[in-house]
Amino acid sequence: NPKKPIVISTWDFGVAANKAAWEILGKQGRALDAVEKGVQVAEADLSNPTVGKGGYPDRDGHVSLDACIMDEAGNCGSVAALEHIAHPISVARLVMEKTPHVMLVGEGALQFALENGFQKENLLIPSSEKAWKEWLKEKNYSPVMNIENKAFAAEKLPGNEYNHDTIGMLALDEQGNLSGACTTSGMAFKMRGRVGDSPIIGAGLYVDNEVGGATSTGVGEEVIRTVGSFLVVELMRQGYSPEEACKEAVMRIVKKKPDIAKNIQVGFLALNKQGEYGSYALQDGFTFAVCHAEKQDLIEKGKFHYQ
Ligand code: SD4
Repeated sequence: NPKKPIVISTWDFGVAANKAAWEILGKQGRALDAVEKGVQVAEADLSNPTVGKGGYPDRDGHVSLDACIMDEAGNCGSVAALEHIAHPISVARLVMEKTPHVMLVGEGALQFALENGFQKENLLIPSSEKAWKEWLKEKNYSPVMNIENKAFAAEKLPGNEYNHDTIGMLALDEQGNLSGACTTSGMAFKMRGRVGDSPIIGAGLYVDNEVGGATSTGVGEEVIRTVGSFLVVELMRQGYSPEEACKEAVMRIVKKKPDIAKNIQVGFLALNKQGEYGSYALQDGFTFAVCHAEKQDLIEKGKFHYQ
């Protein structure tokens, strides 16, 4: 039952982000504006320890953010390992709109942001600093699955505060145009300089206005290896439904790296040009939020491979 306009995004916290996107989409606004406004909600949410301000730092204590955005014309912009700026998605959009480049990283991305009026802030809040100091005691880097899903984490992973988190959002507007955005602080306690899939066009996000869009969450290394979001979109081009395309991309990870795949989470989310959507994940626990004219706060559970 396809819908238009529609916006979907990863994890339960996508509900609040979708609502902000809907304020634009519901008034015949542009999908690009909707996805930027939408993911800004997650970036600003201090209770969310892995997107934007309040995100967990790298293992040396630096909060370093990755984000990208893509519009209906195939324009895209991205920042990686950006520090001190609370809304990396908006810097990514400016890279897209104001520079001849697609991607700026680290110091150069910060310089560009400051030159364009963004304020430098301390993104390491006390609760994240505390979690990092706790982590330093053992220095055990093992990405925990699904902690983004609070209900799942409470039941299955009590007391586990180390996590990773990404918001990926896809929107189809009244005019039938697609855009997407993806933003994260990446894997908690990653190595300094580590870049995940989220700011990489084709890995963490891809949009093709003829076909659809896809985004991913989970352990980015496996998504980069398989160019996951591009794969999902190309499979939809060949006639796969959004869910079938996401499943095939998940199975590619299983096939290439079965030993790794068993112990990590990766989830894909896709939306096609008709407003049909679907998802698939390696493991149980992946959720996504859906918002359209009839219902703005739907949470759906992703299908998954390992039963
Ligand atoms: C990364 N994919 O940096 C991101 C992390 C993530 O849910 O999605 N967590 O690898």
